[in-house]
Amino acid sequence: MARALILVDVQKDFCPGGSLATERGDEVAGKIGAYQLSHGAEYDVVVVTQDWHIDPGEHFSETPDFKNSWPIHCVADSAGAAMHERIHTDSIDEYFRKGHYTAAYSGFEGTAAGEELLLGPWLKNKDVTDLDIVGIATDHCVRATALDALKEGFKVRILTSMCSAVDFNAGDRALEELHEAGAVLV
Ligand code: VGL
Repeated sequence: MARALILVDVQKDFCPGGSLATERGDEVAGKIGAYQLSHGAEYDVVVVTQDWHIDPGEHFSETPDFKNSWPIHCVADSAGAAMHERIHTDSIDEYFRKGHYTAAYSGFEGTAAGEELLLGPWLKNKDVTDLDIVGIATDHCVRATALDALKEGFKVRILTSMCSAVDFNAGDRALEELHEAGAVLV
């Protein structure tokens, strides 16, 4: 049994000043950075997911509905796709990037940079059974990542104070849904 901390999409474009900013993005990034220092030793592995778009088709729109289509964000290798500066990247074991040519909300669609290995098999190779999930956005990528984690048989906790939503109400609904699906909300 091993425990992993998963940082979902704590990227500049999802934080104030970014092209798809969530209101609490900076606050949550700061809390996650502090948590890495205070609690990082409790985890066997720490991994991040990153939205990493090259040409994701209708995921990008000039007239986004902010549900299924979005302003241009997290373009591969751009400043907006970079991790928030409050994240301690020195303790990250692996990066899983997703969405190169399609929308990809779940981190479990992500592959390790430069490899074909998906997040789920990577975690299982390391005997990870328990996941703590934090990040952005509660109502989209955190939700999808946690639902996939449960489907893949992991025990999932969501550290809710370290999650930032696009829409507060939708974020709360996503947390309720995750609780009903078997995640523990902390
Ligand atoms: C996300 C909207 C569009 C996310 C990504 O990371 O939650 N949200 N693309």
